[in-house]
Amino acid sequence: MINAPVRSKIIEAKQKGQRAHWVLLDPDDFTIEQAAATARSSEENGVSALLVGGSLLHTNHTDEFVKHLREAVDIPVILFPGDSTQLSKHASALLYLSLISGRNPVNLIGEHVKAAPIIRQYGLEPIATGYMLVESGAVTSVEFMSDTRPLPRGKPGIAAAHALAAQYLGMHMIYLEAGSGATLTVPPEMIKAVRSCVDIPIIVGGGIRDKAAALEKLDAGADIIVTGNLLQSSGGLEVMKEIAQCVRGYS
Ligand code: 1GP
Repeated sequence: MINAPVRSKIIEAKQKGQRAHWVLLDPDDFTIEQAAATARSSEENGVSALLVGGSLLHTNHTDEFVKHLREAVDIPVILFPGDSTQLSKHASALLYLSLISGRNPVNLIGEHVKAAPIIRQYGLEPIATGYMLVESGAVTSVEFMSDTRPLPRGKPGIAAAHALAAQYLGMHMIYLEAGSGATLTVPPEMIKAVRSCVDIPIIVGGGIRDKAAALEKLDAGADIIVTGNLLQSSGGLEVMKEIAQCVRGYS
């Protein structure tokens, strides 16, 4: 029997019709103290989980960062790794991301093979996630770093086919990603098309900077909204709290 407590909680929430807000903390953007304070504030305002990672990290304190976050909050701290070097034994789980919108074998299986023995050694819970980049107005870090092309934003049917393939391959979640700091967010038509053909949870992130954008994604069928960059803007913490409360109360 598979022991997957974080995934089980995500599925349980979905079955109850609850939506969730996750906050991405990029270790390059925060000191450990700032991150712990932001994490506490997130938890107090109804955020369900924290993601930690980035497409390219300039700092090497992920392990320490995750350790302190786990001590600061009770909500899960989930790795969102840009590659197999961003692992920590202190995490609650990790998104085992396959970049299925691209055709780069490194992001489809190469990094997974490198990470697998470490995941096992650390006893981490991997959550197999079909990660799909969506064209968002400009080249994003993840697009550049992964050397892949995003899905065309005006082609929801192509996104739906990718998501269905991920579900058939046994993946546990879909992540529709416009990219951190994206100019344009994932179009609602695309979320609806994906929702209409998969049952697994759908995460949507990239460029969500206000409550209206978050609500648009929820109305289209997203189960989980991710915000990150917002926290770097002035007044961002307040907006993050507003989104968290709105998602918590969504029905
Ligand atoms: C990036 O989807 C996340 O991977 C969050 O994006 O930083 O634009 O909120 P933002």
